[in-house]
Amino acid sequence: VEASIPEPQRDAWKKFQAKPFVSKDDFEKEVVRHVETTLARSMFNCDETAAYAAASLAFRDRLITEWNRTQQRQTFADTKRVYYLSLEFLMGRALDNAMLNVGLKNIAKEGLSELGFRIEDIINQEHDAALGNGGLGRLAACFLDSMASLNFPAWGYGLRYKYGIFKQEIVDGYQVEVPDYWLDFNPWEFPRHDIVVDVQFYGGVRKYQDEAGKNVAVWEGGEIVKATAYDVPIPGFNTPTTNNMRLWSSKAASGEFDFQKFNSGDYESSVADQQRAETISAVLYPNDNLDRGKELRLKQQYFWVAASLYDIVRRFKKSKRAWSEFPDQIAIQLNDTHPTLAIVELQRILIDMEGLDWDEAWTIVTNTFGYTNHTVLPEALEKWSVPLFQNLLPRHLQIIYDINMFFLQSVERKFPGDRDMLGRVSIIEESQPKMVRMAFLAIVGSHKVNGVAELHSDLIKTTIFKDFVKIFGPDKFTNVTNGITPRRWLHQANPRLSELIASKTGGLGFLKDLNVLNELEKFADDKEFKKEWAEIKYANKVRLAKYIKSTTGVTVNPAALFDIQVKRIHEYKRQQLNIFGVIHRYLTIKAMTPEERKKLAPRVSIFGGKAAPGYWMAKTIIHLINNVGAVVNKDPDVGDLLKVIFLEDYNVSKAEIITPASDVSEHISTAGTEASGTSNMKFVLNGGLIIGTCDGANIEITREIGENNIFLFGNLAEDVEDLRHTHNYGSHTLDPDLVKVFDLIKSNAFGDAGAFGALTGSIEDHGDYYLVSDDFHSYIQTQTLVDEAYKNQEEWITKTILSVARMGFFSSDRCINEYAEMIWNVEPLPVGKESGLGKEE
Ligand code: Z57
Repeated sequence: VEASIPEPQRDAWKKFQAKPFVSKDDFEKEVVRHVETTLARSMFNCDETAAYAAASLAFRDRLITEWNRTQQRQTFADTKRVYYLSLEFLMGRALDNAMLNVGLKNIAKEGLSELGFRIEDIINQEHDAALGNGGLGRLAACFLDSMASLNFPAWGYGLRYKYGIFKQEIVDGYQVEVPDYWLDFNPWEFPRHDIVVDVQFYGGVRKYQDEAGKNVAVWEGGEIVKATAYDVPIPGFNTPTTNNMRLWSSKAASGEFDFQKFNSGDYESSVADQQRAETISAVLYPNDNLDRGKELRLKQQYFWVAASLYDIVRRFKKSKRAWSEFPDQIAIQLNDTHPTLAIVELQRILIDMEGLDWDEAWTIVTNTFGYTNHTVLPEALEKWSVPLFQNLLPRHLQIIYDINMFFLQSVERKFPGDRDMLGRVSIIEESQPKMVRMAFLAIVGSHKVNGVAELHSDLIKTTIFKDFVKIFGPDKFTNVTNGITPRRWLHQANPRLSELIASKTGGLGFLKDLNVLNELEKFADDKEFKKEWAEIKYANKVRLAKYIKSTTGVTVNPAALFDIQVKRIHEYKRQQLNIFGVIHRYLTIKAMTPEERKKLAPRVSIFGGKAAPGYWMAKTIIHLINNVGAVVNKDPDVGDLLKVIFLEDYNVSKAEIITPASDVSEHISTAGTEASGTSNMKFVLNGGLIIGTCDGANIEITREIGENNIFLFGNLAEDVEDLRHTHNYGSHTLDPDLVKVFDLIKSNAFGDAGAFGALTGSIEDHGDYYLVSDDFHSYIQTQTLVDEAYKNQEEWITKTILSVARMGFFSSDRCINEYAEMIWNVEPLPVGKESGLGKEE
């Protein structure tokens, strides 16, 4: 059906086209209109929730106007597009971001104030969009911001979970999970009830030869689930480009099938079908860096991949190009192995539905995909059982076997007779049951594979993917070090620092070209500047101190050293090392004379982060932190010298308050385990120093900011294997200071020690896999260096200024430009002057 307005009528259309507001008055008019008509309220019935809703709708209207123009521009230009497939998008709040990116926050602030509201209160009404677990999901969100800000034609594809990551409550020191139902009121999404894709599951495959003698496979039977598109506009910073994030929601295929059941009196089972279908997009799996192999998760993956591929292929087919041009028009990036089925699905579409030859199709497929690996942890590498696959996706399993056969044949040709090699690299693991190794499939089906920091990219080449480097050559493997968006993580989270930087570097240009921060180096010894810089840090600490008081009831001194570790709770991230260090500090303070205590720098140890609901050891660590806090915080011998805080329900909007308030933050994973880390970048960009191991992006941060400006400690990645071997087969004596810490825990000083037996036992009796004891001494010593360094505030401030000045490299803009050049081969689409963009400096 032709949906365009006929040519002669287009002038009338254009005359009445929506015009984005640019003035305060127009903004207020829009807010009042939305309160009175969209929300059906009045000035006598307009609370902060209503004001938030109306302000968001006003900005949404504005975004969607630019969104439409952007989509038209990209369609007409017909250039190559990027599709970023991610099962997680940890977006956080949208209103503040939208106001800042379109440059109208000041107008909104004045407008809201004239209507009787404080903008901060309005911003705080918004529920976080928390469709992600941690680093991987937040990286995807930063990438969307950068791709729009750099004018790349790019879409994100994901799942519209009804429940995002759970909300964390702390009850008696324990984590309790509460469901996160976030869709009650979400003004940022546009349901596209006209964009619905049928997705098939189960059934069987019928094979036959057609008249021409060609082998044909038909996947038939099984059940159909419907995928409905929900679009979320992604505004670029200081550019009209507004990209799209398309999220899929599942619904039962209502139609004859249901009707039949209904009419035959089987009402209950037709409702049950409906519910079963809706379960697919119901909930985000709450595991970070862990694969649990559940059938529903595989269903989610295929549901999302099939709908996205159908959409991408449909858009390509409209251009009427030859199939061979597919990779010239489309780049698809796989965010971890979660979307690896897209490789198989595209091959299936091309050979089964479009009738291409295997080889022709496979060339298209491999030239289209790029795969990003985010971890080397064995428990996080996805594997699916063959029987499960066979049942759910029978045709895909056949195609995987064929991909594997052709691949192993090519390996055999290259390394004749090397049977061990064939076993090691096979996509099918010959275990009981057999398993599909998704990372291997992703490598074989992509033209580039990248890690997310230099050390990590080197590690994957020399360990888990070593054989594949031999097979495909080193050029297939590359590194793109992660980055973060300076819009959210500096401008939005730390407006005063952003303003100060703007005043010294000639405006907000640094937010688009973060290397401009270099210009701050000349202020590193400037008295006046340092004073302002320190005042801003102090104000951010006061803000966090107030937040701590209001949420935990504990009073902390903003002049104390704020030492922060916020991230998912995981043994490899070693929050246990941190809390054992805190206990060691407590013991030290208790043993000091009052005179000695006066010389010690007061400290606040702040923790935050969620444990996966089934991860007992992580939950035990949270419990210990809370119990230590309960004892230490009320000990009169300690007073201000040490406070221990656990912040409930760490998420993106809380990170925006926490990150600007650190003096030091901790990034202390066992060397070789944290692929990159990204909060390390956020903290340094906000004028905090870090204490960290030689792991992930810490290494490149050190290279950029200089080793005098970072507190590194601990064993190196290259020594980890030998140390583990010694623990298991040699003699394993614990660090004596750590033994004292354990003795205190075992004396029930922090409640019944039985609760922490598994935690201390994992180190004492079970091999200390994460090297807590090996690194303990080095950690404690380095913390002492931190205490000393903090006493010299003049030098400390200089270090933080120099560090910020040298952080340009870690912008996700740099990162996206590298992907575009090395992997996607796409270019930005320049924007003309047609847009009515409001600019604020
Ligand atoms: C996740 O958040 C990360 C890796 C994974 O394999 C999964 Br599953 C979830 C994280 C890494 O642990 C971080 O080191 C990294 O910075 C982040 O992904 C983004 O690359």
